[in-house]
Amino acid sequence: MSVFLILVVAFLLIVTLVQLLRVSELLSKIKNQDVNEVSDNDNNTQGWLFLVIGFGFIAFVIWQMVNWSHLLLPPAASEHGVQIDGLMNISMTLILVVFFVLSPMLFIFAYKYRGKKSRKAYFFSHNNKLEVIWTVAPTIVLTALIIYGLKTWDRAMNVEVTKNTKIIEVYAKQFGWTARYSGEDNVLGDANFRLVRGPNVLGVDMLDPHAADDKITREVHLVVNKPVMLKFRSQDVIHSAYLPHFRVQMNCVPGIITQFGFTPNKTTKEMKEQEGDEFDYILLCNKICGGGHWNMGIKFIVETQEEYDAWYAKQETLGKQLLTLK
Ligand SMILES: [Cu+2]
Repeated sequence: MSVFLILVVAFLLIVTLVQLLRVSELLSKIKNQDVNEVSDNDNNTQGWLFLVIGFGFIAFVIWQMVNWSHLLLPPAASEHGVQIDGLMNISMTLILVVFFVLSPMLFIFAYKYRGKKSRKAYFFSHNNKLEVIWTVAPTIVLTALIIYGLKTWDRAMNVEVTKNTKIIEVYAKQFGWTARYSGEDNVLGDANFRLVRGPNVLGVDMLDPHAADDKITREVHLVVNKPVMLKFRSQDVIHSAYLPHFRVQMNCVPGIITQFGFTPNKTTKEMKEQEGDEFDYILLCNKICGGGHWNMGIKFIVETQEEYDAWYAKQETLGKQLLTLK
């Protein structure tokens, strides 16, 4: 009912406005005036409005930066994440400097040179020097920024697997994540979605000798300052593994294995001290993958080697898990 009333009110308002316009048109006809003629008075009003709305907008931008800055992510908790933050900070600084210099100029000049009966616009067709300056200057800045960006990207994406690198599979399906540790041999057993059956939820090929020592877990534990290589698979649709605090994101695509290697450099405990007790690292799905997408997360815990070893020893190997379940 209230929606209907709102629609009626909106309709009546439009009708009133149209009628008012008609009245003013008729009035000007009687007075023998052209309604479409723009007077100096109109120009002044519009010029002032432009100035007020423009600077109001800049003030709102500053207000948002001050009041909403607590919603930004905390500083990166991985080695490459610090470089990504550096790239982000330089890009944002450049954008903000240009924004805060150019937009006030835009509003001030639009006001200063607003229409006036006594003033005639100056005809200015071309200036080679100016054209060269405003083409070359942005080209240099943007080229430098792009090269810097590509280098940062390259360093983050081409991480080599050393013998110290822990290999962990992160498996996505509608709607949840499962992790698989590669076991003592640090090699993941082969897997295929056709083998997904009963308790073998990841479709691991148990005939592969590398498979028996793998361990399936419901959370991911990592050792601080030790490199890790996450290998992603998906069972159904494209998901995206997103670890905001480590500045990690990678698509999980059915049929192929994607990967992301990184080194976490702050333990969960250190982050709790810094960010508050509710803090936890989390891997979220960042691809709208269906109805339960919003609830698709898995906890990550970064800890010391001793804490990790204690936890890891308690996890059953896949060979044992499947045997006991059979
Ligand atoms: Cu998903």
